[in-house]
Amino acid sequence: KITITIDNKRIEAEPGTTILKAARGAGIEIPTLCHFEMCDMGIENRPGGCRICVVEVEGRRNLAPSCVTEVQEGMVVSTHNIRVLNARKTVLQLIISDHPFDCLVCAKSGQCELQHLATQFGIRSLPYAGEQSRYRKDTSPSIIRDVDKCILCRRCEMVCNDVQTVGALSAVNRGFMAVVAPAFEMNLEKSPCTYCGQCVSVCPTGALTEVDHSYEVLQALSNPKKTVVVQTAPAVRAALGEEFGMEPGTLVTGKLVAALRRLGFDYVFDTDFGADLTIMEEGTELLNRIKGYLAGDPNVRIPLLTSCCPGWVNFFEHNFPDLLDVPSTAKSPQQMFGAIAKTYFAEKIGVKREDLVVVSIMPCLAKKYECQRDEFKVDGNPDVDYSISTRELAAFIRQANIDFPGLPDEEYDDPLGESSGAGVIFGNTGGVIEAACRTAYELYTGRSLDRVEFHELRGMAGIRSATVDFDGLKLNIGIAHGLGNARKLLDEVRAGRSQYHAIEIMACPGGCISGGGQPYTHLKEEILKRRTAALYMADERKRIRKSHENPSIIRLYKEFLGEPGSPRAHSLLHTEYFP
Ligand code: HC1
Ligand code: SF4
Repeated sequence: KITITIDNKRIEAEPGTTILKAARGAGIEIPTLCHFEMCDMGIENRPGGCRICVVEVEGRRNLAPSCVTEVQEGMVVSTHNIRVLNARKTVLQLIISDHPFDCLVCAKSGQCELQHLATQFGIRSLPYAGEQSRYRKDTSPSIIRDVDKCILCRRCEMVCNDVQTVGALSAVNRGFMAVVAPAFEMNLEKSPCTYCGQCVSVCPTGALTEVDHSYEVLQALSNPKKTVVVQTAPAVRAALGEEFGMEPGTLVTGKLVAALRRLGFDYVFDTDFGADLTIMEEGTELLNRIKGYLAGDPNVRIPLLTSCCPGWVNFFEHNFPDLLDVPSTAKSPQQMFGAIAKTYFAEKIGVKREDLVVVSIMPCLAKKYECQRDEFKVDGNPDVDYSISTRELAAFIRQANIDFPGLPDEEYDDPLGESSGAGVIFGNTGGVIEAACRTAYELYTGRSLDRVEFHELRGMAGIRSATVDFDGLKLNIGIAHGLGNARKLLDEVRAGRSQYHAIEIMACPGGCISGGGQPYTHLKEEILKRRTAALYMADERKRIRKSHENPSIIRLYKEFLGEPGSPRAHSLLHTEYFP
């Protein structure tokens, strides 16, 4: 260890530590802008570019950026003297001088880190106001790039390249025209972007935001000719409360339902129902593939890959077009829900397809893109009309002046609101495959599980594996979250070296609980862990914990679908993939 002094405080630090880390470790806060640390994932963005974190080091002529300056024995550092404060203020004024002044109408207003710093430093005028860069806006089905608001912190580039290995974003051009953009400055829609939304999660300003569909939802709600149905994704209930000052990990399922009713939705249903349905179809497919594989059928592809995450689906369509027959053909729960709502449910309530509007509340931005895909439409009418994020819903609830924490707990409507504990754990990494194991085990062995939890499938490690014993049939299960981890498992499949029978993949670190549409957390692991624990708790509290025991699912097959994998189930609940 070496000893340094920061703000007259003697501090011990490991060699190689930066001044910023040593200071923060000792409880001394230094403001930052471009610096970003992905908690315990070992990934750090520190281009040392913004210069907001400068400090004075005794004996050095220039101020030092604390995020990239390593501590040295005997160093004496001032983090907040007048010289440092003046420099930070000047740097901030320079950054703002090339930033649009439309805070009042900016999607990030109130949650923008640049705006927070301007407030903190009391910026009231700009001595450097002059020329500003002007760049076109780029709107994709899920994400808007408003590059005039980019401060070149390069966090998005770090997450897209280092965590997701997608490589859709990198810095191009020089001077005023320097931006972070897809190659050849093409639109995001034409790039390999998966719409995972992780760049939006880490962007400090309004340069990357989601496409907001709440206006269209409002229009549908105010149209008396429309019946509006809403479905809520598993992970939303574990995070929405954070937007209203509640502790991370507070389960707000009942309040979520109550709020949606007050907003005027005609039926409040649960994507967890769709998740149970996914398990019926995907679990059956898994068992059939394994039986075929064990019987030596050369046409059977193993491992089966889960297919409910649209960011992940985009990723393999772009990067592994030679493996399109490996993923399960089962649609995602969002889309299965939509297909059933616009057929079975519409028929039940006597509403024409075109008069039924299906809205989903999702933690995910790729879901916006997913519901616009052509294969999920009938004569141009989508199975899911609009997908809005957890953040968009929170804004909607605030606009309607609903006292969210004060709402009573209410129940979902029947029949598409009934779900099992297996459905709710879909939102956690490992949850989809655990839900599948609960059902596949019982269908395969004909016996009841003594214990429904498969703890061996849980955890936060980026790649995990476990062997699950189905009464002598040993299934090797792989799990990856974050697309960089997924790529490693997929490379093994491509090389014929994969040992797995089934692999679950989720694009976002931690699974949907940290989707690109969730309340901003900067991917802090503590918050993600609490959301994860909340979903496992929701499962424990459920009376029914296996998808195949959900009475509304059993009725749906009896009244409408027949058996899992039946021709009708196939046409409504399965899909195909495109290179
Ligand atoms: Fe997900 Fe899924 S779990 S993809 O993460 O399979 O978004 O929450 O809704 O569709 O159920 C997201 C979450 C979600 C689907 C389910
Ligand atoms: Fe990269 Fe995901 Fe952002 Fe697309 S949405 S640019 S894949 S981080």
